[in-house]
Amino acid sequence: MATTPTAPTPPDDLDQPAVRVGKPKRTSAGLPGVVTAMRHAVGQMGPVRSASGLLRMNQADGFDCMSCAWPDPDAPDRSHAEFCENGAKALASEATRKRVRPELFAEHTIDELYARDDHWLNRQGRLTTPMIREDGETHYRPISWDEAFERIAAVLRSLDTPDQAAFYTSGRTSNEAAFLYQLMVRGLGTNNLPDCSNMCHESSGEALGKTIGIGKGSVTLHDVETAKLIIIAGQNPGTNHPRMLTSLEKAKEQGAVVVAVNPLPEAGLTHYQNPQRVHGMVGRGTRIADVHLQVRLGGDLGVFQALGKVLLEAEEAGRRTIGMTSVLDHAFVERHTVGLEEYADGLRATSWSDIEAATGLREAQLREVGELLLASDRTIVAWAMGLTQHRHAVATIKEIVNLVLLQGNLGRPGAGLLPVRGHSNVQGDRTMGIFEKMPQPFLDRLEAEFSFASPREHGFDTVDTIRAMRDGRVRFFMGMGGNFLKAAPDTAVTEAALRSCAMTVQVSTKLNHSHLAPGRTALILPTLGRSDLDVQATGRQRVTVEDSMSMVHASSGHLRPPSDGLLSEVAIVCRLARALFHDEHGRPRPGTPQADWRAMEDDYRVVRRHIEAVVPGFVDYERRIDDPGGFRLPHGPHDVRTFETTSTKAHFTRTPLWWPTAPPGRLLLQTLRSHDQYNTTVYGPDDRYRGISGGRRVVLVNAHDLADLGLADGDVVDLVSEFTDGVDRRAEGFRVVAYDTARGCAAAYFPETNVLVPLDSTAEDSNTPTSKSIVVRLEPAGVTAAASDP
Ligand SMILES: Nc1nc2c(c(=O)[nH]1)N[C@H]1C(S)=C(S)[C@@H](COP(=O)(O)OP(=O)(O)OC[C@H]3O[C@@H](n4cnc5c(=O)[nH]c(N)nc54)[C@H](O)[C@@H]3O)O[C@H]1N2
Ligand SMILES: Nc1nc2c(c(=O)[nH]1)N[C@H]1C(S)=C(S)[C@@H](COP(=O)(O)OP(=O)(O)OC[C@H]3O[C@@H](n4cnc5c(=O)[nH]c(N)nc54)[C@H](O)[C@@H]3O)O[C@H]1N2
Ligand SMILES: [Mo]
Repeated sequence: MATTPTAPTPPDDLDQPAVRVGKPKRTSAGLPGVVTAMRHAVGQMGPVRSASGLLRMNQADGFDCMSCAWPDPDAPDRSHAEFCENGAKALASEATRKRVRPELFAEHTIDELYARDDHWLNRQGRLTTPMIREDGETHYRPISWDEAFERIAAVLRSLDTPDQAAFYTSGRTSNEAAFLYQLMVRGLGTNNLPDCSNMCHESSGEALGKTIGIGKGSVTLHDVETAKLIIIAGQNPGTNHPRMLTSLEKAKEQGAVVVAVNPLPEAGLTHYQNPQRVHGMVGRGTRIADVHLQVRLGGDLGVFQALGKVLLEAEEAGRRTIGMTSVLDHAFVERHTVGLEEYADGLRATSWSDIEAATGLREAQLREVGELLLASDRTIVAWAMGLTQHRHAVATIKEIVNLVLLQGNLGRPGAGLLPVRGHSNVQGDRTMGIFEKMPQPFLDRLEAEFSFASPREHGFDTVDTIRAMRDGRVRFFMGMGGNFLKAAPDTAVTEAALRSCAMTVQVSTKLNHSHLAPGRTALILPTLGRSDLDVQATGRQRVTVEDSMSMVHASSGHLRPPSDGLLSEVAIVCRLARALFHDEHGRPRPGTPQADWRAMEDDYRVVRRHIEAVVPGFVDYERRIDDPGGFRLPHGPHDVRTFETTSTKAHFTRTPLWWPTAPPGRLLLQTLRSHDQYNTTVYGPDDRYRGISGGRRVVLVNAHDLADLGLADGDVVDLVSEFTDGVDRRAEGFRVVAYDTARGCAAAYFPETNVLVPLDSTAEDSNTPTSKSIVVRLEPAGVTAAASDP
C-alpha cells in the first residue's frame, strides 16, 4: 500500500499531555465570553490600546473587524461595543505589542522556526522588517524595500511566460489593495489569481451564479431580523460569526423560528446570552434553534430535497403557505423561473428511503420542518462551510435555491439566500477582480480604463496552482495575506510545491508556516493590518470593504503601527508595479497598464476613482462611503427580481440524490474550527463551547461508533484517510472523544488535519477541497497496518 507523499509536514501541538474533556456548553457568549475577550485583549495589547482598539471596532469612524464578514447594524442600532469575543481575539492578535525583529531570524534557522507550532509562531508578534532568504541560505536576513521589489521584478521578468507565476489572495485585503493587485497581475499577463474563496464559498458562488445570476447572498440584516423562519445549515455562528446571534435573537423576539441543520449540537445555536445586554450576562439566555436536524455529513442534499418534496405534496393536496393562496408562489414561479417541471419530476423519483439513508434522519423529522416552511412566508436559508466543502456542494446549494424559489422567497422582505462569508473582505476581493475567471465585461472595462490588453484565458485556482507548482509549471508564488501552506489541502504536496518554486513572496502581518517552507529565494514583506493607522504622502488614508450582505463601507485604523518601516498593502503593490512596469523616467512602459502608480499610493481616492470607472455599482464611491453605514451594491434578484442568467430567469435544477459514504469500519471526517483559532492562526488550545481544553489533537466520534470500532473515549489513535489514489495519508496521535455527533461521522480541527485532505478530492464544478467529508480509519496510535496484522 502506498503511504503519504513524503515531504515532511510542519508540526502542530503534538505534545498535549493536558487535554481535558468536559461537558459541552449549551450556552454561548454571556459573561465567560466577555471575560475571555478582555483577557486576550489586555494580555496582548495592554489596557490603553485595548480600550482604544475595541471601542473603534465596527464603528462608523473606526475600522472593520478583521474576524468575519457579518455586517454591522445601522448606526442607530450600533452599540458602543460592536464586537464579539472572537473579534477581540483577532484584534489582540493583530494589535499585539510583541514584535518579530530581525534578531529572531538571526537566532533561529528557518528549519528551527519551522519546527515550532502555529500557536508559538503567532505569539512572536507582528512582523516588522522585510526579510529575504537567499538561495541555499539557512536564515532569513533583512533586505531594503527597494531591493526587495527589484529582486521580485527580476524573477518575474525571467519567467518564460507570465503564466508561470501565481498570485494568491486571502480575504482580508482591502478593496483598494485587491483592485491594484489584480491590475498588476493582469498587467503582467496572467489570470493566475487563486484565492481563499477557492477553498471557502466558491461552491456558493458557482451555484448561485448559475441559478440566480449573481454569486452573492441576497438578504440584508433587516431581512434576517424580520424573517419568520431561518434555516441554518452547516454553520457554527456561535464561534465563527458571533454577531449573527444578536440578529437571530432579534428575529426570535419577533417570533421567528430557527432550524439548525448540523451533525453537531453547536452551543451558539442552542442558547445565546447577548453580552451587549445586561440581561444577557446572566441567566439561561435566548434559545436560538427551535429544531435541530442532526444530519449526517454531506446529507444536506437529501434534507433540501425532502423539504421540496413535502412542499410539492402539500401543493398537490391543495394546502397553502400562510398568507398565500397555494403552497407555491405561482406568480413568482411563472414570471421569474424556468425548470420547475424537471425539478419536480426529479423529486418524485427520489425515495424517502434514500433520503433517510442520505440524511440519517427520519421522514417524520423532515416533514416537521416542511410544516414550518408552510407556516412561513418569509424564509431565509443560511449556510457556510458545512455545505460548501463537499464533493456535491454545488448541487446541494442549487437545491437550496430550488426550495427558496418554490415559495417565492427571493426578492421579498424577510426572505432569501444567505451564504455567510468567512474572511472580512473575501466578498469585496471578488468584486474587485480577484478571480481566476473574471467575466469578460469586467476585463473589457479594465482594459479601457488602463489602455492595456488583459489576458483572457482563465487562470489557476488554488488547487490548480498547487498542481502546477508541483509539476514545475508555476515557478513563482506570491501570497497577499493568508497562510497558503497550512490552509491548502494535502499539506505534504502543497509544501513540496511551494519549496520547488524559484521564488516565494509572502505579504503578511504575522509569522506563519508559509514563510518557513520557502522557495529557492523567499521574501517576507510585512504589512499594515486593519487596525493600524495608514498615513501616505497626502495624509491619513481609509480603505473600504464589503460584507456578506454587499454593504461597502470605509475602514480606517488608528493604532500606532508596529514599526515605522511597514508599508500598506496598497503601497506594496504600487511599488512592485513600478519596479515591473515603469521606465527610467518613472512612466509606465507601453503595453503595461497606463496607471499613475505613484499617485495611487499617495492618495487612495485615486484608486477609488478607477474602481468607480471599472466596477459596476460604485458610482459616487467617495461620497457614499462618507455615510456611516456605507452603501449597498445592487443585487438584481433581491432588489428588482431580475436574473442575469442565460435565460434571464432563475433556474430550478434537477440533481439525483447523492451522499458520501464510508466503507465498513471507516468514518466520514469533517475538519472544522475550534473556538480558539482564526483559520490557521491558533490563539490557544481550548474549545470552550465543546468542552475541550488543553489540546487540539482530538477527534470527536459518536459513542456507538466507538463501541462498534472497539475504541473508547480517551484512546489515542492515528487518523488515516483513504482515497481512490490508494495513498494513505496519516495524522498522528489524536485523543478520541465520545461526542454527540451524527452516526458514522467524526470531527477534528483544521489545520492539523489538512494532511488528510487529498489534493484531488474536490467539489464538482467549484474545485473546492472536500474538507468536510474525508473517509478515515482510526488506528491505535503507533500501530501501523503491518504491525497490527497478527
Ligand atoms: N473565530 C473565528 N471566526 C471565523 C473563522 C475562524 O477560524 N475563527 N473563520 C472565518 C472563515 S474564513 C469562514 S469560511 C467562516 C467559517 O464558518 P463555519 O462554516 O461555521 O466554520 P467551520 O468551523 O468549518 O464549521 C462548519 C460547521 O458546519 C457543520 N458541518 C460540517 N459538515 C456538515 C455537513 O455536511 N452538513 C451540515 N449541515 N453541517 C456540517 C459543522 O459541524 C460546523 O458546525 O468563519 C469565519 N469566521
Ligand atoms: N481542512 C480545512 N482546510 C481549510 C478550511 C477548512 O474548513 N478545513 N477552510 C478553508 C477556508 S474557509 C479558508 S477562508 C482558508 C483560509 O486560508 P488563508 O486566508 O490563507 O489563511 P489564514 O489562516 O486566514 O491566514 C492567516 C495569515 O494571514 C496574514 N494576515 C492577517 N491579516 C492580514 C492582513 O491584513 N494583510 C496581510 N497581507 N496579511 C494578513 C497573517 O500573516 C496570518 O498568518 O482555509 C481553508 N482551509
Ligand atoms: Mo473561509
